[in-house]
Amino acid sequence: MSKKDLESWVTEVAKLVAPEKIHWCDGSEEEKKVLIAEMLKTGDLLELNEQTHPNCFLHRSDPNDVARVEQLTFICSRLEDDAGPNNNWMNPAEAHAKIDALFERSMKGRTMYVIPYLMGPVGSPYARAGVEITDSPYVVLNMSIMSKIGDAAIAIINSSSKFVKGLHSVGELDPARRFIMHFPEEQTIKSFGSGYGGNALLGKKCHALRLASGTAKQEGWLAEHMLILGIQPPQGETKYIAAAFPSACGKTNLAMLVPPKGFEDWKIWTVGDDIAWLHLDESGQLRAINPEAGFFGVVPGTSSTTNPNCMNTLGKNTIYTNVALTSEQEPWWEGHDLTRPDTLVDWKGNSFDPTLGGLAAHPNARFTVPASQCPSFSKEGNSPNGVPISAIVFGGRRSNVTPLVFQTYDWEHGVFAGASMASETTAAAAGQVGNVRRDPMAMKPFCGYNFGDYWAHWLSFASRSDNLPPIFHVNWFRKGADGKFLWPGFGENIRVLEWILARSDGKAEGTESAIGYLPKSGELNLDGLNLPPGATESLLAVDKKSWKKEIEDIKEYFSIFGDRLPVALSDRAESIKNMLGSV
Ligand code: OXD
Ligand code: MN
Repeated sequence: MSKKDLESWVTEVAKLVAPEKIHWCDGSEEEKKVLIAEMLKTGDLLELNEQTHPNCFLHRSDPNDVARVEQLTFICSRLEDDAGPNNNWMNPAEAHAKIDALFERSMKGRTMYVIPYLMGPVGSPYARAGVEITDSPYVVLNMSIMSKIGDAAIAIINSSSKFVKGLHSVGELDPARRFIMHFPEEQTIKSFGSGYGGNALLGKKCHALRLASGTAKQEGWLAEHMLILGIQPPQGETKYIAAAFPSACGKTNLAMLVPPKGFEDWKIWTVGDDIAWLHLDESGQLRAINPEAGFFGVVPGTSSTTNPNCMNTLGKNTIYTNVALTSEQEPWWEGHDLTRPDTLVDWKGNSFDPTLGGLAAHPNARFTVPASQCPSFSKEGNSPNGVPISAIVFGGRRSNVTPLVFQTYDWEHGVFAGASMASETTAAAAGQVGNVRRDPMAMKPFCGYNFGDYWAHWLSFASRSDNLPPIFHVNWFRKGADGKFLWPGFGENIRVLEWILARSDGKAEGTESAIGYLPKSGELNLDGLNLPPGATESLLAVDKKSWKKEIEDIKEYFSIFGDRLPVALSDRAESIKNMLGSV
């Protein structure tokens, strides 16, 4: 593949979608200015208060187009089994025919933007290029924050043999004519009918997770739904952690954690808040890069209490999507520091009437902002070789069963803990609240191939390095008998990270249990927390009866994967069950 191949693909696409004109994006400031001016004219963007929010804009999406659409997302591998029971599958020929029929002349009267983009630090051997063709200027603007558009990408396309092809059109934004299709064998994405983030910014979930996860398997690395943070103790060396959590479990908050009282001399450095690409270096050390250049985060609930670093990241050069608007032309959302102003325009552009009981901002309202604006952004955040990972953390939202933290016994056990990860559904998602849903490695919506093969790939790392980081599991959401959270969470999570690093440094002993090492009494620094009596014991309790049921549930879930399930994982379920003994 070369620039010439790129040009002939663009010509071929143009024939199909019949645009009025074609614009090759270079990522320049001038280009952005022109795009913004056009979008202000069409009403695609609204300018926010220039004094308080310089270079910030509000975009209102179609009310039918406000979230990722898992039910319309397909992996179109040749063999259905390669997509696995964790994905919707469609035969590639059928999928192309179906979606190409939608693309036919879909850009008539519109500009077709060609966006060459780079995921990962410039000059990094781990960075990858893609090209997204889209008819949405909003997508161009977002991609210019989330990736590096222009020369850096073109250089890779010219010099390497690979780039990901992404074709996107907003179409008529009709949910009945919407598909997000991935063709792993062709390194191609086709997305039609949605302008929303994960469906439309093809560099993010579609490329950096669904396609990259498959490429990573073939090439011996990992593409994961993980934040990356550095933690620097007083006068100490910065150590890096990669952590996977499902949606609504506080990934962005953890990535930007502000050390609380008692930890003032500690520092947390943000490398990434959503995606990590992990490679083994020559010494067998696992290293991570964040392929993204920006944050595309959920706005509601963000405040100076929950995430002060995030609040200080926003406020300039930010695109807000589906937030409410004050009469001062400032963005507002539920959970904002400022109480709700009396006069407000809601995310749909209507005057907000609180007596009707709705929300002013959409619960999935988003900010798009350059990562470099974050006050805690790591100076290693753009390091071509990435950062060395000292610990991997998996986590879910469980009101019971799972303790605050445990360390798995070895890599294989860690893969088991990731593969059996579960989280309770929240009010933010459709369906019943509090249902436990398995979300292995937080990759349920994002793994582009059969989970059975994915776990086998994870397991294979054990034979490639004897220097792999230890794997931990955390749960900030355990509740007491009174239904209240036992753990304060947010900044106080640093106490758990401190134990994790102490374990990975061999400086804490831990105590053995059937499910892994738990903090030994006194090892978790709880100074100044004033937890109620018995709370620590409840937070760390491993109830054998609930765990036996948990293991049965995990075995049932694993059985869906038939003979693609690595034996090591079913064996591990059995051995944990035996260790739990008879209750
Ligand atoms: C995201 C998601 O947008 O996980 O990051 O849905
Ligand atoms: Mn995510």
